[in-house]
Amino acid sequence: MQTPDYQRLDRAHHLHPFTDFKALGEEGSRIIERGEGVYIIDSEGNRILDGMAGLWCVNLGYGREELVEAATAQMRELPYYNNFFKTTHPPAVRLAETLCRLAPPHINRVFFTGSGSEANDTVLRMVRRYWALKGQNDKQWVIGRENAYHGSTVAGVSLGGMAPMHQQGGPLVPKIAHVRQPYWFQEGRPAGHDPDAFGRECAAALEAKIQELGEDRVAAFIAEPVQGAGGAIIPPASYWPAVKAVLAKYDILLVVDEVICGFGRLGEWFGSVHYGLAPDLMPIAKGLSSGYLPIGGVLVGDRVADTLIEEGGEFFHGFTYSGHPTCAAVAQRNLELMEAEGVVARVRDDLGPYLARRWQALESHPLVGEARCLGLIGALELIDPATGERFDESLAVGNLCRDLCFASGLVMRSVGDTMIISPPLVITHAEIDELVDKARRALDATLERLAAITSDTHEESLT
Ligand code: PXG
Repeated sequence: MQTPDYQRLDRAHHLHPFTDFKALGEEGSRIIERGEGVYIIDSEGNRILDGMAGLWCVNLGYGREELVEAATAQMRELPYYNNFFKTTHPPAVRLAETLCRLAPPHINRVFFTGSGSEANDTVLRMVRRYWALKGQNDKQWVIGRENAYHGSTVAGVSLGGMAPMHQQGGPLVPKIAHVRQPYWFQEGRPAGHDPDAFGRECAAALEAKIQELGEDRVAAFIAEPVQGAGGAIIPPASYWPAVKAVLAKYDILLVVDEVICGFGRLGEWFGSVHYGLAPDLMPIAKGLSSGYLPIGGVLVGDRVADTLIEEGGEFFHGFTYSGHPTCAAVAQRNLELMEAEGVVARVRDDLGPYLARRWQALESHPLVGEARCLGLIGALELIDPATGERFDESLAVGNLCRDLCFASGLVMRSVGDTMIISPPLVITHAEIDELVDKARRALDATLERLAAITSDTHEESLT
């Protein structure tokens, strides 16, 4: 089959995630056929640097034979068995032990799921169950943040704070509230606040919400260490310490969603370690298996786990694929390779600082209002050079820049007019150079296109 054949069948039968079905049908999909290291190769033979590690997950890069072998060996031995009815299997047990060894010391249990969304559904049921077991039946509210992403299942959407998602397919799960996000460029800067004051304001908003709902009605606060899908939003330095101080005043569980930040993205095994947080629960997925097979879970701190174990009886919750042996074997091998190759420390000590130097230089580009990064996650905020402010949304400048990136051989995502990267953690210095050079060229091309559009409009208005 050739590209047009795939596109025809895709258009006829395949509903893509997060997609305007009709618009894609008219345009036709790009067909990705292969991956090697940090590159993907499409059906036209184009070799594209994958600046997003798939969807924030291919941490060890493409084409790792060791992971293929781990899957093959496990499928020969035992492709599937469940963990229900008093049974388990070696891959699930080994992975549980490895995860708890890598997690902060107060976390010694894991509940497996098939994805990050299922992990957050599990979180919601667990925190409410925890408080019910503690006899605090009113503690049911969960506070999340605007523009957070916690998944696409009903609980995932409800915990997340994506307004366009909330508008579809509701009603949402009751008793979930949202507070403002620590997005300085978007919300603090236009109001003239300095980043640290803004970070403290956001923490104060959390405290105000707790007081409004009542401490004895709030079960948990959930947040990503760095918001991923929302726009690679790195909070001001003051934010997490201030949030920690707020939470310390009230008896509320902390859930840190590590689906993106876990497994080395921020230069530590978990984003919580980078920010010095001690979460009660940590949903995980994505980088756990470098995306080679679907697997997620919830790392459960002793406070919650001990209660569920000692006081809970049966927890009526679980998935057919909880701890799937083949997925678990691949995740186990993935973590072993990350340890053996020192991937996490290299992100912290070498690749992260190297990317930061190269990335920061893009701030001199006239289209860039801010270039930020931490570990191997980064963002560029696009602004109109004429005004120093955001472009009109209708121009869809971020999408234009994303398409030009693709054309120049780089996957860089757009969230509105924020450009995002999250490359595989095995990227080299030379590949970082290539990524930044291609990003700069795409910015130049975007600027040229915008100039053409504006001069067209100018001519039209003269005639
Ligand atoms: N939590 C976080 C922080 C995530 O980023 C999920 C939970 C849900 O995981 P699953 O495995 O159910 O997809 C995610 C997923 C995007 C994008 O547009 C990001 C995700 C998923 C889809 C699109 O950046 N993150």
